[in-house]
Amino acid sequence: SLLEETSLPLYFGWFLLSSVQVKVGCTAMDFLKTLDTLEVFKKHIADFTGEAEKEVDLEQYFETKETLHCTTKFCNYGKADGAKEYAKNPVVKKSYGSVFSLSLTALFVTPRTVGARVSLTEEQLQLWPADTEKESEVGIPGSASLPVGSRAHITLGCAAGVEPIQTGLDLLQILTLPEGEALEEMELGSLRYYGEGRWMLSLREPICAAACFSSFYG
Ligand code: ACK
Repeated sequence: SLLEETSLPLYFGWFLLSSVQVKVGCTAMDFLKTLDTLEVFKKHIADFTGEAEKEVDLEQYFETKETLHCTTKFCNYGKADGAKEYAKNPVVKKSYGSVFSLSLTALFVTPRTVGARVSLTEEQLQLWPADTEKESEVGIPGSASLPVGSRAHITLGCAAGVEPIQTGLDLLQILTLPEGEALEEMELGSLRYYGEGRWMLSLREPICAAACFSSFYG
């Protein structure tokens, strides 16, 4: 029916509680503030600016668009493949409105996006569509072989003109690359470089973020 078709959201996901949004947002900002002052980062500055020697203020470089969340299923109001099936899944219905504890285990930055990697528990993986990582295999070879849930992330910011869908793709791409050596021990953890402006900080202590499983209509 028309009602059923129009009642599907843009996406389902975990939405960080407001106090947690502030905490995670501040941690991300502190990380960016420190990253662009590091000599190892400056060595590869041309990845961001197109020119060596030019400076970049990462805090200004990225814009935040949406409330901080971890998308589970992009439904596009029912037009996306598998959207109706997802909305009907009993686990989805049962979990709707419940608060979960997400574990943020890494922060990553590319010239396009900045995000947090979310490491899902077995229970949380029940809300994760099994084919998510396979969908990106054409653009990101190797992503289909990554463990289910590898794409789980929170978009913390996008460069001008970049859409948030890019954050999960950037994360998948980093995860398909060989792990570089740790270039810097930061207060929050070890920083690795993956080439072409891709950086990942593995957090020494994962950030525990309370988030409500719900949906966004827009
Ligand atoms: O940061 P995100 O996970 O990336 O959260 C936003 C959210 O849906 C609303 O824009 C994500 N998104 C957009 N298009 C897609 C897509 N085709 N597949 C998966 N996620 C998407 C975006």
